Amino acid sequence: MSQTQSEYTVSQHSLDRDCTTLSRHVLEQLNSFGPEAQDLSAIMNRIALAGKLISRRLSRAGLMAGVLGFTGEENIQGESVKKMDIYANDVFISVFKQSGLVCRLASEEMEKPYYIPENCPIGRYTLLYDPIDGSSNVDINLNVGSIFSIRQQQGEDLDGEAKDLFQDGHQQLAAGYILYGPSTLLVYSLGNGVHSFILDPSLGEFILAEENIKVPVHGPVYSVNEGNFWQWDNGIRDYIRYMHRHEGYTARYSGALVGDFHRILMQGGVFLYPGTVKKPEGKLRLLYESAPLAFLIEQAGGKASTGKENLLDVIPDKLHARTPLIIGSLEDVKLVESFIEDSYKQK
Ligand code: AHM
Ligand code: MG
Repeated sequence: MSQTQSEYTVSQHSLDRDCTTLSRHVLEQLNSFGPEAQDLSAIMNRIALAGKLISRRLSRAGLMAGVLGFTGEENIQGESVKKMDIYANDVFISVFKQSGLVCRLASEEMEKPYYIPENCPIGRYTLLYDPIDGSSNVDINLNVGSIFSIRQQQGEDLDGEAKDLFQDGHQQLAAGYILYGPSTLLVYSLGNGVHSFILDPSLGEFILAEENIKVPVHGPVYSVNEGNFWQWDNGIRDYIRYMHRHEGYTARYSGALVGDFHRILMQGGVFLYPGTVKKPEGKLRLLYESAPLAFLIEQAGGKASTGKENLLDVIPDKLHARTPLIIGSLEDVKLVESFIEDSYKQK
């Protein structure tokens, strides 16, 4: 059967699309075959492998013994650890072992950074990550995510304290997340736009879904745990009251930052995790939760703030430092900031 020109063009298009794998895209983004480009591309490939392994385990979790539920331990944050947290944490470590790529990994689940000494003479990079973000969703088959950030190691870190990581978020070389939802999605930026990929399980490859994603300047969604209302400062309470009294807003909150953030990235709006009476700095950790997402949202034309300053300007004083987070569409984040500012003026 002969093919018309337009049919041919269509199939050629879908073929080109299927061939735009994550690894090809990363190399195109870097526009170089130099050593740093090769390193970053290899690191991204390993992160993608970790994502595939975690995705595979999550998709069968309810069918296998010993996957769901708590371990009985608490992490450095004082939070109960789930078996999936440990599995996912170890997956990231094992994909980087013997890779010559990453000297040090730091995550929500480890009090101190994990060193891979054999990589250190070669790999001057640090991977910061939250292996399973939103782990309260794991046992009920709702979406969870992994968040990652890549930084260059500065200096020798002789005491193993990783003090060179106490720098602002502009220092990130790359950041992104994997969203384990109905499909598995990887979103990343190397500081040149935000791009999303969908895992095609039949190919075992992340295939380009959307390039240069831009967050709308305004959106209808506000995403916050309103159960904390009475624990917030007046500025945040006033902002939420304003949302309740005005048309055109709708609330969405899933309990997994990656999912809530992804909705906002694609459709606009704002996600908030403000400080509370119990946790004045909020819940979210700067280096491996808030800063990577702030890097992405700025690349997408949005904004991330602590309420007082640009989130990417914050310098942590410890590895697991927390910050309040207000992130999303430019106009919506500015609106929240204006309520916070007004409440300070009234004090
Ligand atoms: P986790 O990484 O331990 O799961 O904690 C982070 C999660 C975020 O995904 C989510 O936005 C937030 O905690 C939900 O917290 P809360 O239950 O206090 O609303
Ligand atoms: Mg988390």
